[in-house]
Amino acid sequence: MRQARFSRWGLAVLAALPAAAMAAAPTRWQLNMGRGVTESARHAYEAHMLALWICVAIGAVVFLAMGYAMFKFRHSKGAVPDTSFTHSTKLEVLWTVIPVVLLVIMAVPATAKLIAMYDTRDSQMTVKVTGIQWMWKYEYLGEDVEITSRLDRESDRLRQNGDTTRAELDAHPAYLLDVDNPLVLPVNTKIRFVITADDVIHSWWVPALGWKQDAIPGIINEAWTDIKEPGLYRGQCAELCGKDHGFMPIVVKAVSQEEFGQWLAAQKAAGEAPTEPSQIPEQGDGTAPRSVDPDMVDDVQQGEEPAAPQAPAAAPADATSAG
Ligand SMILES: [Cu+2]
Repeated sequence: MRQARFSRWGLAVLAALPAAAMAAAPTRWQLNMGRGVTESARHAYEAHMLALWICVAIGAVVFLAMGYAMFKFRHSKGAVPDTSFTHSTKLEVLWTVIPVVLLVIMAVPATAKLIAMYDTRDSQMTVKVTGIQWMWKYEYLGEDVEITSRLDRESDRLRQNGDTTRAELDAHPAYLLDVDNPLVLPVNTKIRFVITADDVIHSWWVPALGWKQDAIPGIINEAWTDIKEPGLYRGQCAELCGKDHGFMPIVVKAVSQEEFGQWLAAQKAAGEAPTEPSQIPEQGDGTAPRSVDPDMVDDVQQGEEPAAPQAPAAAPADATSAG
């Protein structure tokens, strides 16, 4: 009876584990690391699981041997300690060689995966990521599309309002994890990232993608991703970068390649359309074009309301076809 109950619980736990691990977003009481949605993330997950099961096997062997020895050779059964034993060359060789073999078994696949994680060759598109106190700027290189991504206005209002209630926070499901403009990326595309910063060190980290990369002023770091499943993947700046470090979340919106093509075309159109200053909302109601004038970023950094972007001076008529 007891055994039956135990195995039923065991099965339930085993059934729940993969489901929890599969989810891209962390869940309450999740024990294991997530599988993620990219090749790199899965490589990291596999390396982690290999090491975990080797540790479990070592633990099981060691504790079983100890338990057996303690029970079998107990004092009450007349066991006498062997006080003459000092060392055994055979045993010493054995407990050196076995761990070395285990380390090699773990290091060979881990090294191959690590090399693959840093191989940015043959990428199909490049996104430049710039960390700024306290927002992210994304440039789709060669496409002439640029967006800035900041903490969503509602989270910002709630965090700065002294009278915010628990109920208000609960009503915002992605409190402090949402942005105004997510980074839109196509699935099944090798995307190269070049990552840098404008002021201090930041770190671009979306756990579901399987890596984290420092954004350092004056240095270009590289990374790549190939997202397999459409979805919304959240992350945060992972380098203490000043007083609002906790308020520069990252949201990646992975969409199909067709949808991405349409989105990119719309961005390009929006970037060229607002030549009349009257078309731009004065207080920024979230409908403003996502391409941002560099001066606007400077304004925001200095705590000013961003000025409306200026009309491009005599833009060449064929600028669209160049991209
Ligand atoms: Cu930061």
